Amino acid sequence: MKFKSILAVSAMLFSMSAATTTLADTISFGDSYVGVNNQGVVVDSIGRDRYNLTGGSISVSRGNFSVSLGSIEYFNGWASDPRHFFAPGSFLLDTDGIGGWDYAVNFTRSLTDGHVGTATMYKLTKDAILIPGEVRTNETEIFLSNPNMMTSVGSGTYTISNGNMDFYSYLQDSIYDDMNKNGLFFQFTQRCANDVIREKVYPVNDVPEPATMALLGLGLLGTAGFVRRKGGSNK
Ligand SMILES: [Ca+2]
Ligand SMILES: [Ca+2]
Repeated sequence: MKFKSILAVSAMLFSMSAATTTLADTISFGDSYVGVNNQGVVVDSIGRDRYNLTGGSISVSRGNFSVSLGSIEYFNGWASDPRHFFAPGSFLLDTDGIGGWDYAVNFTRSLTDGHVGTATMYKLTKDAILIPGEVRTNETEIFLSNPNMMTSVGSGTYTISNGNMDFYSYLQDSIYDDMNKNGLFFQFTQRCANDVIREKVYPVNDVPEPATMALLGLGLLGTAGFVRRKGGSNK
């Protein structure tokens, strides 16, 4: 009877755990920060609302990595003028859960038709050069000043349309496994770094969920019972 009820509780707890968000879900995020001007003052624009990233979404599953970022004027301006001085930017990923950027996707200026380009994901070695943003120099930007210091782990296509930049890439299993184990902290930085988006998804190292704690509790109760029984037999 008692065993049956424990089984029932365990089944219920497992079904609760199944509702946990995984990286395969598309996770949307916003960004309320509107960027700064070249004196570091927070404004809606430099003249216009040109550098304000407004949010996006990310989805990661085995073999697939995709991210979408929104900024009507920034991305549209880039698409209409491939020489757009501050475009494009870089996507930085921290996948080992111990801080520091581990991978970078560099969006080059070479848009073939103004809307589609190829970007490469690099593994950053300790020698990789991370350069500051051109306006906000306290923010990290990166571009391939020395590609020999970075190892390509894949490349993908990005598309710019209607104020969005969508990037899709094949993802190596080892990188996916790291993300799944450690969570993913990421950042998109414009060349100017006037506006920066940072998000953390799938924080597996967070405080254990109630269901996990309850399972742990059941395990401890079982251990306590075993120890008591063992103690009794020694008397
Ligand atoms: Ca913003
Ligand atoms: Ca790291």
